[in-house]
Amino acid sequence: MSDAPFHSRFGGLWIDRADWRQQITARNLTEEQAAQVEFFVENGFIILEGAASRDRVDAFRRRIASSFREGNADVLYQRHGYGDVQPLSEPADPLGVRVVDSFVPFKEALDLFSVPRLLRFFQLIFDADPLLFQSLSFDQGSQQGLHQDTAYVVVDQPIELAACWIALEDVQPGSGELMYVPGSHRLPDWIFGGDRKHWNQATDGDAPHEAWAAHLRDYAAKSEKGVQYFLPKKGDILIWHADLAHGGAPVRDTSLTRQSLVGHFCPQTRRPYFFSTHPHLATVRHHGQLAYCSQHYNLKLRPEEKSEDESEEDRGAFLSSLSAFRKAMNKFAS
Ligand SMILES: O=C(O)CCC(=O)C(=O)O
Ligand SMILES: [Fe+2]
Repeated sequence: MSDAPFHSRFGGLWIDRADWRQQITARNLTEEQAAQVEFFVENGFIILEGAASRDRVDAFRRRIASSFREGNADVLYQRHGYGDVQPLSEPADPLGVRVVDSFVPFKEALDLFSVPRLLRFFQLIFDADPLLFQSLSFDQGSQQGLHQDTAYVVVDQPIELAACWIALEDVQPGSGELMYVPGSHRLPDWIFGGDRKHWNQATDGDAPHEAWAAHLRDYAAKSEKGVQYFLPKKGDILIWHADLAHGGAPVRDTSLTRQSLVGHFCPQTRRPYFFSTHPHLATVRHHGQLAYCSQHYNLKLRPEEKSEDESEEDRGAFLSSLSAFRKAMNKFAS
């Protein structure tokens, strides 16, 4: 590979290199892959229509709905944008809150995050299998202002990050749609604190954050394509670039829901920032080719997921060796 410069001074994925077009040729991509990369590099997002089956979406929705209906202390949630993460121990109203890292208690979320077309796209741009390290699920629009995830979602290599938004229902206008500004991922780096892509509220204060948000709104107002609104059908997935400006549009009709599942990913060769600040949470688990970790759950303390193809015979062998072990221990103890 040549050492062509990257768009950002912080480096990036191969698609962020100045020679990305030559790379497409050098890599012998299929026509479909080349078209996907081209669209993603030019716009900063891509939509995979119907990528998640209705069955997978419904299986996850049922888990979320029953957790709010009955309470489920294994589920963690917070009010949009604020507040501590807390267990959903009692039945609660799902409106106005978001569930964090639902992929830990619910295998159904991992199944959604590993639908083949999504996985293949991440593998294509990451040159590696993806590591899911943060997720949010919403019942209603977040109304979060335009932002770039690089300011909040921190990886050891800040641009080696991408996110996906999975529609859990057909989204209606006025429900607080996901909004985004095509092309904004190629804005010059916005630098916080002299040398960072991410914002540190404690050391930077609020002023640089407000200036950055205003700059994104300004760009959106002037940019050729303006702000676009995602009106997906259930099962459609939008993937965005680390630096794409996006947010939740104002909710104009509060009777409407906007059920979605968001995931933030980096290549498995990279490390989310919390691995260095909270090393006890740096446990990575696998679900097929997808890996996952969480800053909200201590995965070390949770039992490993059983592999789906574990045969009855394997299980039998495991149990019998366990009982032989117990017998030996009992003998030792007596
Ligand atoms: O779903 C939304 O309204 C925005 C979510 C978002 O910006 C994120 O999770 O990074
Ligand atoms: Fe975001």
